[in-house]
Amino acid sequence: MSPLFPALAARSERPALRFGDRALTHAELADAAGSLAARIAGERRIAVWATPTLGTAVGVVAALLAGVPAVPVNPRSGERELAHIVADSAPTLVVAEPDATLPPALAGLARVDAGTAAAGAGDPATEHPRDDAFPELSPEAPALIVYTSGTTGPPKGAVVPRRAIAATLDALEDAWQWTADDVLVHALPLFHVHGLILGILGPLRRGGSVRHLGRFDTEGVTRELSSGATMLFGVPTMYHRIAEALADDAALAKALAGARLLVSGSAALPVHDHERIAAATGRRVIERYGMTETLMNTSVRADGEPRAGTVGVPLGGVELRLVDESGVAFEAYDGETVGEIQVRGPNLFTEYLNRPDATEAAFTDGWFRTGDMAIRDPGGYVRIVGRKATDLIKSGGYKIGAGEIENVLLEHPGVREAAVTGEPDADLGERIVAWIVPAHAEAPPSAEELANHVAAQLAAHKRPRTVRYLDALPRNDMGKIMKRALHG
Ligand code: MCA
Ligand code: AMP
Repeated sequence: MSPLFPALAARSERPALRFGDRALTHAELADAAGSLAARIAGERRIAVWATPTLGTAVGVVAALLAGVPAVPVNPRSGERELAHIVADSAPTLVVAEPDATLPPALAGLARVDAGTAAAGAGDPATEHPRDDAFPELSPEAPALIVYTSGTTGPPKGAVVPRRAIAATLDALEDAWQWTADDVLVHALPLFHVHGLILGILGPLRRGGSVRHLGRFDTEGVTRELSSGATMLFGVPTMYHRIAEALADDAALAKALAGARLLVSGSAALPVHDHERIAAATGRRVIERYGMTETLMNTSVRADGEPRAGTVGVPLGGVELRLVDESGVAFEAYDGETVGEIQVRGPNLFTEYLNRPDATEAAFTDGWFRTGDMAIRDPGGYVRIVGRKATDLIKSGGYKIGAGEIENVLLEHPGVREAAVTGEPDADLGERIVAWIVPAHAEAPPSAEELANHVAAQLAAHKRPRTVRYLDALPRNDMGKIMKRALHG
């Protein structure tokens, strides 16, 4: 397969990555990642401690150069989640920034310092292996293993091959007229597809650059879009915060007005926020729709008609169909009838790691069942209207399984029964709500204690934001919890 990053191979002197005051050109990145790749070559699989820092980007590019599958790990993973990911993916070493404190689950692994590799970059005195020092890799070779939540059970590792990364980024090049002149700004986490594949590998594949803010704030967005950045990627929560800030922030409005492309994804951007941003800046945010397992499926095109509330049209190479409840594909689209989205194409993952059962269940005749419900108008635009599984919550753009949180809550000694639901939230899209029957009615565990318990075991973004206490959970005759009867 041709190289994933031609600008690295060409040793371009243009900027590639910037995180705060640390930056690398493509040539420097070729050196940094090349050195690191030489150290990890031949490993079976590596973990990357995915802080929002330069070292994470270098570590992932090194793994791709060396052909070693990389598992990006949320550095805020709680104990249980991390233990599962480590046991399931069995990495042989971990790449981390030198100042990172690694938890016990990773402490037993050999540790390679991503920061040192980056520091020696571009130094003519340092010997760096050339990109062609590494073997030619099959397009089907696994590149990344990205963990994603399901309705029940622990997260599953989606195995993403090199071919899917190349296919999705090249389809976006076409849809967004994305070039080497684009400078992307974002503040997304680097352990998911959005922030890592689109937000870091995307600019590198185009030979352009990315400036990562470390953490999201509107000041950083203003600063970068006013000083050369051309594109912004974000989740709807970020655009909602921008929409809220715009009324009193003329500099933010001016910066957004000057951007070439504002892109939202990972969850639906409410039309109200679309409209507020358009009114204040004259610019339309465009939405694209993707999934960890499929990378990107659809997008509003840069040269297409922007339509708030739709996720655009299928990307080049992606086949998309809607099917009815019995699995029969629609023959025509009327803009009204709702069906499940199924997709097929080179953008798809290969399998869930160690989960042949789940992999088989995810496909029907080669089509991947997304679980997303949508309508499609005769012009091809897709409008997502809901999800098949009510036990999946999208909060802040993160997918979170209710069952995973319920299991952890039930282990708290103060909890007798637990149910988790998602409720509409203006900022997060959905907010996690825990419904608790305390073990001792007179001394229920506090909401903060339960939130800390979930954050410590799973991840901070999976913690309940609201806790409601009940004497009993509503159950049907079979004893099954009736979640639809739970609302505040
Ligand atoms: C709060 N914190 C805690 C606790 N409470 N930590 C431990 N225990 C607690 N009890 C900490 C957090 O770690 C964090 O630290 C800070 O407090 C605030 O956290 P949080 O409340 O979670 O932040 P937020 O305001 O809710 O964050 C909003 C956000 C975030 C920035 C928009 O949700 C986000 O980054 N979303 C992006 C999700 C994403 O990338 N999804 C892509 C997957 P500190 O302040 O230090 O940070 S979907 C995908 O990839 C597909 C393919 C697609 O289509 O894109
Ligand atoms: P994840 O599994 O975390 O990668 O999340 C994928 C899910 O995010 C999809 O199945 C959709 O439900 C949702 N999603 C992603 N992009 C959009 C979008 N633009 N509009 C609505 N939902 C989206």
